[in-house]
Amino acid sequence: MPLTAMTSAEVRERLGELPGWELRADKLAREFRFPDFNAAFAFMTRCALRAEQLDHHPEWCNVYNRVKVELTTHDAGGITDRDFMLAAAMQDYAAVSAGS
Ligand code: H2B
Repeated sequence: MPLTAMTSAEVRERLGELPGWELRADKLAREFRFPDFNAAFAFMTRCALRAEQLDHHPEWCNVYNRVKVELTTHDAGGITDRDFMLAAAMQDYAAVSAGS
């Protein structure tokens, strides 16, 4: 089934599921903070393994204890359910790694 990008109205409605995330420049965006680099990188490792399983990969940037994430579906030219799935996984992994 072809991937179809969600409208910004649909994205805004579903953002209620994801505390801390926002719609920024047509991407799901969030910054996570951790106690230190070790916790941040543990989070990124968990996310990377899940991203590979989902065949859906984040755009992200790490500086010491901060991880900035942007999610979009390149194949659809916008945000899809896959971005929400990966964002939800990231929420869970941040909790495990004591992120906020
Ligand atoms: N990740 C993201 N974020 N968007 C995509 O469209 C995408 C991806 N496509 N990971 C996948 C890989 C695609 O290139 C492979 C061939 O399935």
